[in-house]
Amino acid sequence: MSMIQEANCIRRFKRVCGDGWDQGWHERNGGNLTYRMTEEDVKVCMPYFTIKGHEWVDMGVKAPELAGAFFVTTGSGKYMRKVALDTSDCIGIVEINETGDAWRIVWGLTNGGRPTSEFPTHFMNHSVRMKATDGANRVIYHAHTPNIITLSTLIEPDARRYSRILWKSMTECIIIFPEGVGVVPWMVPGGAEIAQATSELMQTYEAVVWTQHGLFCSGSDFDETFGLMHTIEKSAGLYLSARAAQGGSEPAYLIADDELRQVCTAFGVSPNDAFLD
Ligand code: 2HA
Ligand code: ZN
Repeated sequence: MSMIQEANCIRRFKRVCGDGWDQGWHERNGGNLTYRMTEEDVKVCMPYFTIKGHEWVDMGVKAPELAGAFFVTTGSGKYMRKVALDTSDCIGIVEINETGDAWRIVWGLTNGGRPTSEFPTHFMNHSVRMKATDGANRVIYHAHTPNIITLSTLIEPDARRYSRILWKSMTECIIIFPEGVGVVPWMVPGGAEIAQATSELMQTYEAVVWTQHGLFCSGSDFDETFGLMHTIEKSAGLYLSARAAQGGSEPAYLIADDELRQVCTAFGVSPNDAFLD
């Protein structure tokens, strides 16, 4: 195993891929993960980079503020389950060119691999989240979270409706995503249209539901991003179980709006008022 795999950013990246698999979020090649490396990460990994034989590949989207950035990314068609086993085949590091509209592989994705099919979506979301958080957000994670997908077959694709269900099913949700969640209606994955729709919502939300597909989450580090995904998915599951236990109707004792406000006051967070009664 090459020493680059001991780098903190690679170890933590691999951990998320494995944890997501363990949760049942990544059937076959489902889901993808990208991480915008820090200068320190790049310094540690640089000795293992090679650009020989790697061409710039146009992305079809552009973000000049990400010019020269380096990303760790899962590979297109690769399995999260295999990342720990065949790391350099399943993931890679790409460099962004100086106009911010093309990538080239500098490490990994051996055997002719390419970054995830959702790379343009991740890239645009990195741009939006970096600006929205003053550079703090570095991780974008997409998973096929089963409870969120099930929920999206039962309710309309409306951000207020989802946010209220998720906040009201588990007390601390509103502290973790006080702005609520965004919702993209059903769309074809992998294209510019879903990239555009998601990145518009990510100006406001750290998490966006993809109807009948899964979730897109962002965060400043791997723990925070995985934790956000996990919290949203768990809350959706609790709601579905409660609803099923009650014969399919709305659970009788969801957390009240006034109680949600009390939690926010106690923990010093400002909720998205438009989503509270
Ligand atoms: O990587 O999940 O949305 C496969 C996908 C595409
Ligand atoms: Zn997907």
